[in-house]
Amino acid sequence: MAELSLPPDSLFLGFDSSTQSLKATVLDSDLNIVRTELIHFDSDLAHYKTKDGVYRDTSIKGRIVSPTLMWVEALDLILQKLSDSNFDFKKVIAVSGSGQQHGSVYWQKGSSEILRSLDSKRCLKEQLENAFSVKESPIWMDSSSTKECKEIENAVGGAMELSEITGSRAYERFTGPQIRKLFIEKEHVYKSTERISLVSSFMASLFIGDYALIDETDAAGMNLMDIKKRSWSNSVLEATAPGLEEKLGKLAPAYATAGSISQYFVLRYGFQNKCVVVQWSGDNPNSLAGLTLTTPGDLAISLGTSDTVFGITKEYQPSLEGHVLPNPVDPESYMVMLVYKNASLTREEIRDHCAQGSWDVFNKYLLETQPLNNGKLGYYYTENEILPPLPVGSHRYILENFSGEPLESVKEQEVNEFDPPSEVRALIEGQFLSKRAHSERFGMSSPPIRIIATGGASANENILSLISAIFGCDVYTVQRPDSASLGAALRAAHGWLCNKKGSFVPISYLYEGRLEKTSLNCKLKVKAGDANIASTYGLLMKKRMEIEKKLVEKLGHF
Ligand code: ADP
Ligand code: XUL
Repeated sequence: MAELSLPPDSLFLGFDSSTQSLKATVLDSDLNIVRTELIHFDSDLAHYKTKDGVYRDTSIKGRIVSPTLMWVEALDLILQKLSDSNFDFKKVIAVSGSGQQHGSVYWQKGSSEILRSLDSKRCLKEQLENAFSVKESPIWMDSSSTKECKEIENAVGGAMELSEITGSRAYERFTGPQIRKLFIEKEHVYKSTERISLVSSFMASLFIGDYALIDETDAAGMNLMDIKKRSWSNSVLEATAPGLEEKLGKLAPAYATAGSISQYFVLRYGFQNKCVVVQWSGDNPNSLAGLTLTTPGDLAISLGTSDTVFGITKEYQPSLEGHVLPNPVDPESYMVMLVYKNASLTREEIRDHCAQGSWDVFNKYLLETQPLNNGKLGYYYTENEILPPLPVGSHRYILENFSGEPLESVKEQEVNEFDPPSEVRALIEGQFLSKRAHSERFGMSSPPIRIIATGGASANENILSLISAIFGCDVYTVQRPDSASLGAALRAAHGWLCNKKGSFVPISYLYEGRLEKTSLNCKLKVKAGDANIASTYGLLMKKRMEIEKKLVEKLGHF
């Protein structure tokens, strides 16, 4: 494939439309980052009055949404910012992006016309104000569709059956249950909807000026796709809502081109006519691409608004917790993933409550407390958790006589509070003991060959050290913590190459033999320490899971 290469002096633009922000990363043809940009929803678009990029609707239990138009305005703003800094849009030959997974956008009848006839003299927000039949998009943090989850699982023969078909049992945040809820509660709105997009395909639609297809990888977060066939599953579609297939459109592989960039962007920002838009995908799948995760046994831990743990596998092994998705850059393998809702925002809450709102104080507490926290175990849920399915609340225990010996004789005593340093350690140890326990239970390799950490909190080396101690392996990071927009830029280059060749090209072709010269290179951050500590953490983990089981039996679900 000697003739196939990225043109010198070309650029690849990757976005990440996430919970709290819209980020952009630009790669050059040597795969080095040449530009980044960010719009923070709460502060840069304060008129939407979101907190953490979302609205928590206190009148409906578990409802968490974001204003769809805010995502549109964020795109107006980030492109304007790039333009104001004389960014040379002409050099961009491919654009792609990541979207927070599961979130859905409902296009009003007639909106495809609006998309096709966008006026380059006016901003997108102004023209799309009336394009949505649902103005507030349900997002991944929502947990209000428990009833619909049960209905869908029952209709197809149970939770495991649904997991066999789609890669996951029904989850409240998944798009299918959300669509069913809309159909049941507001049938007229459902009927007035011409098209349903994921956040990923929604953003791609803006760029191509037409409805973009849904990417097969992100579709695995909908509870609607037959993952082995990579087509919509008729039985699940029927269990969800009538006439749904027509509203979803078709599916496309992640490496496909969604279309050419719309004239709107050519005329308004100076993109070249030949710039292609590569299918957008979910943030986690694109992070997998951005972290160049290709070895089964390597584990990625993403510490953003959500925490996720993911890896790759050749075998399809669905389960009742955790998700299986197509690998966005390798049609032969799957991505396996665990997702936690109590992540950065929960860490922020404990930081604000116990560590004077300062990461420095938070880190000082981590440093001055002992590994295993003298048997203090904590469970902190500021949002309804996904894994395990526990409602908002916190639970603290002290293990009596805990000395790292077998735990049969160790009893736990529930307490109301810990001193601030112990609270901080209990939070972080608890979050990562849970990740180790659930990843082992899901069949992910233990210990992992190595962990690659990403996401906002991966900038915190004290947290990385604890991850290394608990999992008993080396921890790596990439140059920047925003691997979802980096992965999107890489996928833009990959899609461009596949488009040029007219068929799939292995993504490693882009960086083979020169990875260390690119911005994709992972660097060792924390070397695995004492194996005895990791094995004692293994005992603590078992105790934690015993208590977790009791909590789920008592309080499980919302
Ligand atoms: P998103 O999932 O929205 O893309 P990011 O990956 O950008 O989120 O992560 C944002 C989060 O990173 C913030 O909510 C913040 O709590 C966390 N963060 C940033 N710096 C630190 C730090 N030094 N220590 C711990 N967490 C941090
Ligand atoms: C994945 C999930 C979250 C969102 C966050 O299943 O719900 O990680 O993708 O953006």
